Amino acid sequence: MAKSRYLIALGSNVPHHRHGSPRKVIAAALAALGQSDLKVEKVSRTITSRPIGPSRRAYANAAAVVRSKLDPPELLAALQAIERQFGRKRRGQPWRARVLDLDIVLWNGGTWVSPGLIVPHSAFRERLFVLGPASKIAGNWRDPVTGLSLRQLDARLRRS
Ligand code: A4P
Ligand code: MG
Repeated sequence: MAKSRYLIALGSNVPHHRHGSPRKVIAAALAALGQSDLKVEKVSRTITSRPIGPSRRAYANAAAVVRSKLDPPELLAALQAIERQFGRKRRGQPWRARVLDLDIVLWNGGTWVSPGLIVPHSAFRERLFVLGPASKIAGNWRDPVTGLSLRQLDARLRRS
């Protein structure tokens, strides 16, 4: 049943009126993932990271490995439903400050391209705030595009 495994990146840089700080938003989002159509297998620590892009607020970031019977577009819809549950509004420019951002980074089925969805996530190889937490919970998982493991991608970016 739970045929696919995914690596998900979580990010927050705006407090939530009920859950509180971005770190607490990440904790609540992980709990929400566990209550949806998927099984959370591994969760990283939550780190604080400097913002990349226009928003000036620090982010809380984490990664999770989940198992699910959903295919990638179905999973994206489920993640977007959770983002909405946390009050994320999808108007305005991308990269704005946000209460909760859930991205699909990797899928054990390899690559996926359809309207509105590219897996592996197109920018994750350049992002320490994804590779740091992800390499600690799934260091041997190989990126199907470069053939490098998360541990190798993380080490490569830290050297550059
Ligand atoms: N989309 C395509 N592929 C995917 C995928 N693999 N996973 C589409 C999730 N979504 C995917 O995303 C825009 C569209 O990407 C979605 O409608 C979906 O169909 P979004 O979440 O609406 O907008 P966004 O998050 O603002 O844009 P984007 O490009 O996802 O930005 P990122 O890459 O998420 O970057 N700095 C730190 N320190 N930590 C952060 O977490 N995050 C961002 C946002 C910028 N700077 C950051 C952080
Ligand atoms: Mg996103």
